[in-house]
Amino acid sequence: MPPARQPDQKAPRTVSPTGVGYDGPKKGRDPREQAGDQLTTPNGVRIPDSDHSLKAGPRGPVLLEDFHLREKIMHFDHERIPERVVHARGAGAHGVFTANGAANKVTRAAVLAEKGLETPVFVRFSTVLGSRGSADTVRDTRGFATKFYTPEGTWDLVGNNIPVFFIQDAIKFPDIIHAGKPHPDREIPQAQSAHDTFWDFVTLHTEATHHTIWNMSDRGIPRSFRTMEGFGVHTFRLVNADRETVLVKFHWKPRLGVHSLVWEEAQIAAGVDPDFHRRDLYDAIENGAFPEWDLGIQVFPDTPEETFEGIDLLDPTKIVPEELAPVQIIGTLVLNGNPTNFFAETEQVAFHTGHLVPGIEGTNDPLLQGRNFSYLDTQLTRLGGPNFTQIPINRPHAPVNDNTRDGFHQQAVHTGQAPYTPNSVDDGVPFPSDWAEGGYVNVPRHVEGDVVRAAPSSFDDHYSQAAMFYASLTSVEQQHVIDAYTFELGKCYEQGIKERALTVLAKLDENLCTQVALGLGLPVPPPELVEHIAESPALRQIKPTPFPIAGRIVGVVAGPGADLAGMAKLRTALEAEGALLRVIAPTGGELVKGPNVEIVERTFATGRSVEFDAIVVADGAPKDGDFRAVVMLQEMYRHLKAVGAWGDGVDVLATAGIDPEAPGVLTGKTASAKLATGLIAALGLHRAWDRTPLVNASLVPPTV
Ligand code: HDE
Repeated sequence: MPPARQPDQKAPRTVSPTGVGYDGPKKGRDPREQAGDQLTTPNGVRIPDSDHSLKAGPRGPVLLEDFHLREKIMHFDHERIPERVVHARGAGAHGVFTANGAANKVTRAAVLAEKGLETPVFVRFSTVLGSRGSADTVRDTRGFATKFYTPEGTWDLVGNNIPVFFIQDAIKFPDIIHAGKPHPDREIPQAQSAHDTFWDFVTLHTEATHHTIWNMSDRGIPRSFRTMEGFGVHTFRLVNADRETVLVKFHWKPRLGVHSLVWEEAQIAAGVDPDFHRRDLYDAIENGAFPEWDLGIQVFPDTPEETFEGIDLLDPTKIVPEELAPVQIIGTLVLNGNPTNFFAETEQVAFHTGHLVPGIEGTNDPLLQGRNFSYLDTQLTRLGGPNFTQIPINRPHAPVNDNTRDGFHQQAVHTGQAPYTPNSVDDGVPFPSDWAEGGYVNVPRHVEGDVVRAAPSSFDDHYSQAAMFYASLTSVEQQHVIDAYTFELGKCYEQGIKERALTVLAKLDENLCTQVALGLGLPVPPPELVEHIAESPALRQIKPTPFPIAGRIVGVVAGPGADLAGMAKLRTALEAEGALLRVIAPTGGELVKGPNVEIVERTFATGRSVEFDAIVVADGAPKDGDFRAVVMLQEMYRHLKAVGAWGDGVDVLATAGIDPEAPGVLTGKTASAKLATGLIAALGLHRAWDRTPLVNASLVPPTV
């Protein structure tokens, strides 16, 4: 143990800016709160007035001696820290991960292996390209980063919602990001890939083809963070208690299924509610519809070649189809807590691919190895020094005795005199741990080779998996990919870039290439199709079986005189499934009919279709043809969402030109159990996919 302190070595009392001293917080208060009820300076001096600067007379000059003014403004001037260079826009939540024990044969990491072990986690979801204030629903890859506060130290799984990456070597990361970010001259467009430099890069640098086609698919516009898959992307190495190893890829599988927006919806949401995903996550947790994912692994033998069925496991532009290596579920994640303070938690959380615990190791994937450098490095600028693991959200839940000392923002008042090992002055503390004591002992790996700047030849295949991905999709999803390429390339100015993009598509699929060329008004290049492995139906996100509908939102169009009793019945049926009902009316306030009272949550002025997963018009709803209600219904119809009506609400559908016989349109005389069941079933399938041909054929309702 460290020697006892000398009387002259007394450390300052730790009364922190958040107010908690040795005596603890005032009774009944959150220990994280600031202390006392009096307004003070940062140094705890009580102040009488924070609204007026100290002046020489009410009309006189401000005095430099006003230390309160100086402190208040100085702090405000420095409230911002640099945003993340990528993934700046995000939202986070607390939760718990529970291992089911299935991984105990392949890893000794308790977080994954120990059946029933509950590990606290913090998850941050993000877009990649946009700035901190950019819109949530832009077309982009999403980050899915999880910090596991395990008893053996912190483990971060810093993944994305797309299982492959644009580049195979970390050295190219600045290039792809510079190409995707706004143009440096006028800093537009914000949070978009639909511009020349992005397409210039990905068409010159064709290893990006696979990731690009995922971005152009519905994966690029998720409906919610809650409905995204997550992937570790790289192959990792797991080590069990007998020091045997396997290679694995991590998968997060959302219980709600993979569900995306449609493009027009994403664009409207970006303007109407730029916080669309952040709000959705917050509201779902607040309403008790806790988002859940299963964590799964694909397991591969750890052979010297590090390949599986001919697929190079070190190439981050390749997946291993689930049909070849099934995803084995090893635990479940539940997000059940919103952050208390966005800055303290979501903004200051620092993930790092090198935050590993015994039983989990990296591989030689050159992208992963570069990340292991980058994620520490970036925190020095962002969080202002090397002590960022002392920030509350980053603190490990395992004992820390690391012999690091000093540095910017040091929070600890270290005791002892010997921050080095070995030492005899502090009785040898802290001691190293070997394998048996839970030390992070790397599995020995043989490494040799010539020093070269080169990639293995297996990395040269840039197209076969992109072609496989496209071939695996349903025809509806394929059409969305065609539309996305047509939109994005249509936003480019350089003819040469568009033509080059078509030559890439000519390698993937003839129809894809032809349709995009037609949309752009350019000649179709001759097909040069590449061979690919069998299709992987697991990659489709449109599935025939329904998913749970927890947290989905049903809007009910009503007004004075609407059938509130029917609405109450509908609400009961939906809430039993975890869905929510929101009342929409021409103006705010309350609707009252007999004993029933409903609060209007959205008016025709504040509501927009994108907020709702389904919409129902109540019996007695206004029939004045208000264009805002009509637009809302038509957008819902066009976006393939369930649309319904009961009683004379059906007439409102007719006003919007909606055919009551069209797929996913549900009507009834009353708000019957049948109507509710129909709605629940339709929501479970995410969208009325059968309506697609009608919408594509422009058989959409005419504007009245
Ligand atoms: Fe990141 N990445 N990245 N990345 N990344 C960052 O770290 C980097 C890559 C990912 O919510 C930064 O703290 C390099 C792949 C997520 O806080 C930075 C390379 C994948 C997040 C960084 C990659 C990711 C980041 C920026 C190429 C998916 C947000 C701020 C070798 C597997 C984490 C920060 C959060 C953030 C570097 C590639 C995911 C600069 C150099 C591949 C989810 O360190």
